[in-house]
Amino acid sequence: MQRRTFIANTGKTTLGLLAATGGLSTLGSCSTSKKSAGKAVYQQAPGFTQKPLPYAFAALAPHIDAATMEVHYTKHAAGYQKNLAEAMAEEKPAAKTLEDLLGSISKQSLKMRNNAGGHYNHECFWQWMTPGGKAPSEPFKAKLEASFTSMADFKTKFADAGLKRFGSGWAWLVLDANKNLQIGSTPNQDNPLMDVSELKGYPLLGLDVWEHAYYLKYQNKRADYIAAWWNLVNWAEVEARYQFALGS
Ligand code: MN3
Repeated sequence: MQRRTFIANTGKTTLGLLAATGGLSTLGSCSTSKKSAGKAVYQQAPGFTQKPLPYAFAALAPHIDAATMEVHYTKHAAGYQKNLAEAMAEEKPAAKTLEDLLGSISKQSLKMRNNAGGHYNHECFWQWMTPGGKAPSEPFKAKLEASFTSMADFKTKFADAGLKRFGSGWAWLVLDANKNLQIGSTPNQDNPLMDVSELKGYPLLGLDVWEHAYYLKYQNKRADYIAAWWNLVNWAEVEARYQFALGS
């Protein structure tokens, strides 16, 4: 599909979705996983295509402005998807799912690493936000408090991970191999599913701290962007990922 056609179609689908949905509900379903080639995959896990944005570009204002969202989704994120598709055609990796590809990314090119990561991270990022935010359930809040002392401490540590990431990258909350919650960050478009990543685990929540995510509204004030972003966090999605990761 031509890039222009793709973006036009995406725009149309987005408008349709706006009327139809108040956001994805994953907690209401009985299962958070589906089977693919024998291995459990999170049911909302990104595929290789760009899904429609589940809300309007302006829906996250005033915390994230419409112009930032439009450029971020239609240019930056669409670019990662397009370049990922190119890399897939060039390298023909054995992995059948995007998560498996990330888990064996050391076998692929830097182009694949940057764009598979970029595509995965952004597809999740749109789901990790929702207009007005969605509060965590009491049990999940208790889990966060048990792991990080208090909700305030959790937010401070997570924000620090984003603030201390020099240059471009992401802050993460992950469930590690021992089923413990951990906070960390990765450079560029790396993520904790990658075999090359120092921080490893299943990503439950991620925050884009590339300047393109906030510069139009916040300029150099990354801390202000992060403080505002908490108002948008879709904890229902974080919990659904947690339930999946606990069981896998
Ligand atoms: Mn970005």
